Amino acid sequence: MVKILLTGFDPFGGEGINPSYEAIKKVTINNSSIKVIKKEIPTVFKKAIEVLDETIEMEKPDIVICTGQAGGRFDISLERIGINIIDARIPDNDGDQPIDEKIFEDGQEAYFSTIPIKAIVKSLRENGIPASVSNTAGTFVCNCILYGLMYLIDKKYPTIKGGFVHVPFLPEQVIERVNAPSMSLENIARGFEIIIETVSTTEHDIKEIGGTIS
Ligand code: PCA
Repeated sequence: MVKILLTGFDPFGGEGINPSYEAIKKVTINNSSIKVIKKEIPTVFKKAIEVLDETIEMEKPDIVICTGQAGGRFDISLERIGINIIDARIPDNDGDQPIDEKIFEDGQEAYFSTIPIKAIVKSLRENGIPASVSNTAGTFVCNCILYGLMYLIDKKYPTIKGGFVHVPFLPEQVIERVNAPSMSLENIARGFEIIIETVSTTEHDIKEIGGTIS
């Protein structure tokens, strides 16, 4: 039995919904060897990591996949790396807006995701869902939780595998945004199901081009 903790964020930046947690609510896994725990996390720098840590402590998952909204992106993106910096372009949901602050003073400069990002991109594409590897999760709360997750794994939970997935806006979020990309809730939820199936069955990542030139 593989236990997977799947987290999404609450709405932020003036949006009424966050596609990450909306899609998680719709995820259903019909496989008795996989158990999925769902958790909504506040879009607040320190609190996000605290809630994540408490949930890991309580649920003891084998794999943790955090997800969040990346408005403006076209596809489901599998983040490769979290960096030890906060540079908030907008305030978080508690009104805090740190600039150029470290997430953890005693952490490494960066941590790599340990879920098989390239195998996941391949499975998503084979199932008709646009996906790619991303080499930056930004410098807001999503990077913070990816970095925080991998920091916690490094310091406290060495057997857990972890990673982060960014998802586009939902169609209803782009009605007033000219030329902005979006993805349906059904595709994002199906994407999460494929990600869960792939991480549960892939021991080692595949070697396939996922990089970008700039
Ligand atoms: N996206 C934001 C934070 C919460 C979310 O869903 C980000 O990309 O940092």
